Amino acid sequence: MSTTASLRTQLHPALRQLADTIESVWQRHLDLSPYPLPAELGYVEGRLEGEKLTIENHCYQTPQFRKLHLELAKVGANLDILHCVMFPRSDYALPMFGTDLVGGRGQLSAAIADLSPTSRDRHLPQAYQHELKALPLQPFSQPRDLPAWGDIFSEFCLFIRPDGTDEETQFIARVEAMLTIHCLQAIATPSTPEQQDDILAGQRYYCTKQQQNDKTRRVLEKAFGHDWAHHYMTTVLFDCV
Ligand code: BLA
Repeated sequence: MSTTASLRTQLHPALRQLADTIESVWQRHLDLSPYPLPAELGYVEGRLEGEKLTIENHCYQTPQFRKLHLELAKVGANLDILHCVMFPRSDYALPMFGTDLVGGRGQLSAAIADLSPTSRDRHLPQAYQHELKALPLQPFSQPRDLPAWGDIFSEFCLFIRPDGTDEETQFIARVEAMLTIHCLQAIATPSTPEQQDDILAGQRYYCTKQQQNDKTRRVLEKAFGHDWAHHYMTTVLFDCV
């Protein structure tokens, strides 16, 4: 059973809901076109040692974003992953939106979402700060510490281990709010080609740090081998332009 429509229905319900939420916010606010991902990377199955890893990619582009990437993955019966990153075009001075939701067997272990600054001063634009500060602050019972490479994330980064369906729902609502702020800000932001060098440097720094996530690398290496994992992390997950 390996049709692309089937993976979403096999995942933890919170991942399914978050995937649907992300796509509907994108469709509501952005002018989506298809993104030409190499055919062999749209739907991928791997099995080296142990469990089968299945990956399903959904990619779009818009006038403001060179790539919107939503990925769903399943490792054996016990590990489900949702990964999403929005890459702005090099003439739009926008932060990077990213989220990762990891779990399985009915329990999520990691839920992270951020709008990460990529400007030279490493601050989010004023309008973003203003709107993010206005969001209701819900306490989560199990906050998690960022790894050493996580200096790319903003003060608004949410990183938790969700405890139960209420916190899962709250996390998804928070991501929806962040994503809506980002889409509305992005379509109101003018193109600034004269800032291209700084924008690209900020995106490269972000991608270089994300490529240091050993937990992601290990999962991919186990199923596909070192070379494929490196290629995938640097061309699909976190490609620097
Ligand atoms: C953690 N990411 C993880 C974990 C796994 C993956 C297995 C460990 C879960 C845990 O600590 O509870 C695996 N994530 C993957 C795989 C893919 C993936 C295989 O996306 C893709 C196929 N990661 C991102 C993005 C962010 C991110 C966009 O891809 C943030 C915006 C963050 N993931 C992130 C962080 C951790 C994590 C911070 C915890 C790392 C740690 O504690 O060391």
